[in-house]
Amino acid sequence: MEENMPDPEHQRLLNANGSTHDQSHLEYQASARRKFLGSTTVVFFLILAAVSIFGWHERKLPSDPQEAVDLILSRTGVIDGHIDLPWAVRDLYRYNISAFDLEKSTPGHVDIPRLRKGHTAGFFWSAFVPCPDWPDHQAEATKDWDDFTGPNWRVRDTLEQIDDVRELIAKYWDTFRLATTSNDVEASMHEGRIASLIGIEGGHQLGNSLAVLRMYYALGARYMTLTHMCHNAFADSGGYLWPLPPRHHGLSEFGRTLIHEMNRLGMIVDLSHTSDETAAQAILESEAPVMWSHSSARSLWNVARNVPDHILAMISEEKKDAVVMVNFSADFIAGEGNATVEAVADHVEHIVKIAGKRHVGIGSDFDGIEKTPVGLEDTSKYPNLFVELYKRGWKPNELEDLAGRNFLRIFKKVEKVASKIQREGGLPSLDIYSARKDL
Ligand SMILES: *[C@@H]1O[C@H](CO)[C@@H](O)[C@H](O)[C@H]1NC(C)=O
Ligand SMILES: *[C@@H]1O[C@H](CO)[C@@H](O)[C@H](O)[C@H]1NC(C)=O
Ligand SMILES: CC(=O)N[C@H]1CO[C@H](CO)[C@@H](O)[C@@H]1O
Repeated sequence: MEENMPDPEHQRLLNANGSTHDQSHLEYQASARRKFLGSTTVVFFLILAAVSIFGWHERKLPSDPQEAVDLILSRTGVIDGHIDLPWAVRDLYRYNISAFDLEKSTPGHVDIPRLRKGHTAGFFWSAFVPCPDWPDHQAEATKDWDDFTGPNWRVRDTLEQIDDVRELIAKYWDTFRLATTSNDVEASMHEGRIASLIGIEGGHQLGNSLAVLRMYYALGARYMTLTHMCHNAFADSGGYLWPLPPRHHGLSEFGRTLIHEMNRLGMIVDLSHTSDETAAQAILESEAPVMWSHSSARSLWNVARNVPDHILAMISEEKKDAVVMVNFSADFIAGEGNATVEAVADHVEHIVKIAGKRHVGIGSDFDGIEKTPVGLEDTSKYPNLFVELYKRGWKPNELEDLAGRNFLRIFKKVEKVASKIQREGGLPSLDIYSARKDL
């Protein structure tokens, strides 16, 4: 519109300016116009979104399931809740990251070509240190491991694990990107790099110090499993295959404080490896959503570390949002010879039956397991699980939720809870473990 041409609408507004008489009427008109324009825009985008979603999901998918899944996963890749590459590097190479080449191949389940082939969008690198006397899990229940007054190698060893992760991300920076926020994860996916998150695999790695938790957070860790295979000062473990005699009957008081501190920081509470009592109490205690970084369904394979139905039934978006990321260990999926990609799909579908499709994810435990299911031998094979579920009638958007969106949803909620607590003035817990003698 030209400058000197009076716009009647503009003129009316100018005239009305200063006059209280029809001001409110004019404002009403203007706001009605904005609303109309606003809703037209909304409707337009809704139609556009519907066309693009249905167009892509329903029409353009290739008829071959493998090709369809490749297309779906090329949009939203897999975010794996638990990969033990750092422990493999310690075990096989004494942390000499010059002694192997992730661009080529590794003896384990994880290297860059296989991650890429499997459409990996991101994963948690597990910073793991075993429990004392590992693997004599049973003995640990009876001992008190918490009264550390001497050197605590578990904290040193955890720092070495985190260092290894960060050095590998730096060395292969064009493939990996350290992700400490959900925005980082999305940005990495956008750039085509693999989002690299860090998880701590047990409260025993804290040396019973909340300050150590905060420092792990500062170094990039974004979940901590409350226990590994031993009880600790905070919580009871589920043991290995069979439950251990309980020590706290779930969480200790210090464990409840730990959960509040994790909520305040934005560190996700991970319940893999915990006892049922610990898991049930932690779900109620945590203000933020929780996760199982690598656990399957107990009613399909009865081992202590798989999640039982009564706990799956505690999860919902209204009550406590959560995601159970299914473990691929052959030992935890089915009996000898029966662990297949179909059996893993059964675990996924059982969790879905109780908790719903928005509460499942993938947490392979690659490089931390000896036996893998047939069809899921390494990180290049994730698509096989999606092909199986696609054949069982899963919709593309449901497969995307399973691949990574469910995890991202709970991660974002955990971040929101942390910023709310901090905005409201939540301060770090200064509690000291009661049996500590040097302070
Ligand atoms: C690490 O591995 C490389 C390649 O095998 C070797 O040349 C180097 O000496 C090793 N470094 C250490 C500190 O062991
Ligand atoms: C494997 O599955 C078959 C058929 O369901 C069953 O009979 C067999 O006991 C299973 N093997 C083990 C070791 O669980
Ligand atoms: C929590 C869980 O079940 N994880 C396990 C998956 O399987 C292997 C054993 O083969 C364990 O090492 C993991 O800790």
